Amino acid sequence: MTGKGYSSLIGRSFFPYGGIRLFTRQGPGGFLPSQSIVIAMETTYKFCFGPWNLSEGQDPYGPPTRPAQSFDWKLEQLKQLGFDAMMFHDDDAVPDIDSKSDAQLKAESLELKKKLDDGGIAAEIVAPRLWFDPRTIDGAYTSNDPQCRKYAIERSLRCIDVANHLDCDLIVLWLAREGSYIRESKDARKCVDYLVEAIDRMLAHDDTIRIAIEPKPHEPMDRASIPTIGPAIALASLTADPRRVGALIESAHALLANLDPADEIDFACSFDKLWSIHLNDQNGLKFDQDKPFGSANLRVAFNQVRALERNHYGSRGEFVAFDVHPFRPTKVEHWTAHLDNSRRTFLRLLEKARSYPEAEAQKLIDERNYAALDQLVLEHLMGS
Ligand code: GLO
Ligand code: MG
Repeated sequence: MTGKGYSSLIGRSFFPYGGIRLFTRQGPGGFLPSQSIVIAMETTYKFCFGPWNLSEGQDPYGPPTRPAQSFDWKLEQLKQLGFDAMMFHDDDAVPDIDSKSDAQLKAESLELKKKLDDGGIAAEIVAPRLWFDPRTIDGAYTSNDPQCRKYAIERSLRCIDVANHLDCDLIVLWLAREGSYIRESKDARKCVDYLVEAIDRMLAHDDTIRIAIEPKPHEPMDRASIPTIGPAIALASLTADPRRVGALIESAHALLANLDPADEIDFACSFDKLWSIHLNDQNGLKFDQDKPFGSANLRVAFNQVRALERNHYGSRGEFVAFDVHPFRPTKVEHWTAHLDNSRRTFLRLLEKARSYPEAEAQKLIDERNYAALDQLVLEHLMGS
């Protein structure tokens, strides 16, 4: 955007994410913000994961390969690894939540909150786990059965209550069973209305809560109602308070849609909607693998870090979450390595993003020399 020779520095304004954006003259027509001259303060990232990321190794073809551990053990691992926050499903926070009274829900949530406070750990998100109960077999908010839809909404309102007790204002909706196994089983037009109705009920339940939709194109469904970030943001616009409905991007989910997660990040950030992120990796179009960040494609991971950096992700307190799982053969003594490794890779790639030779790259872009640009990226990633 800074046209060679005729761009001149004429002013500056506060950039909404804590840095300063400089403006340049763009031809005779007026002033445009420069994309290439942004002096932003470097973000210090904060990290989190969920109890489910210390999983026991079961898959559809075989049983656990590691013994079950208590929640307290998992919290202890998180603290020892030096992570800043934990993600929760509503029933990670209050086990067996459907059988608990409101008073029990409050007491157990507050007990958990104390444990978190004692360890200096924040609750990043709470997500209603709407995919286990028999009432969500045919979908939760979009079930064909009105009683089941009612259950899904009521459960979500209780999830918000848990979040309130944990002093957390972000609810994540991974819409696991909203979609279809066969196209003719659901009216996709009605499903949009059902989703809006459910979200509106949540927004009305608490006027401080924010909702982040986590799209995924398939699995467990054949086709998901909200497959990618564009539909998530479009759905937000239909709700009663679009300002409080945003998105969470998971790398593997974007890859399963055959998209580049970095493009999804930039798209969401263009709408100011990226409120959480699940970094991980995925080796091609197969089952959801939740590999360690960067494990399958370091360059795609690098571009995600660059996208987070240029959008100043984290500067308003957002966390970087790793939704990763140990490989099934992992031994007990290596149980947390995938989390530590994901963060190590993130931080190494952050150094790479911050030391990327921007001017040299821009020159190659101006010359349309993409072969050289391609090699520049590879050489930069490989190091000298
Ligand atoms: C599965 C999802 C899942 C969610 C989690 C939070 O594919 O990524 O792990 O992120 O349940 O809602
Ligand atoms: Mg996820």
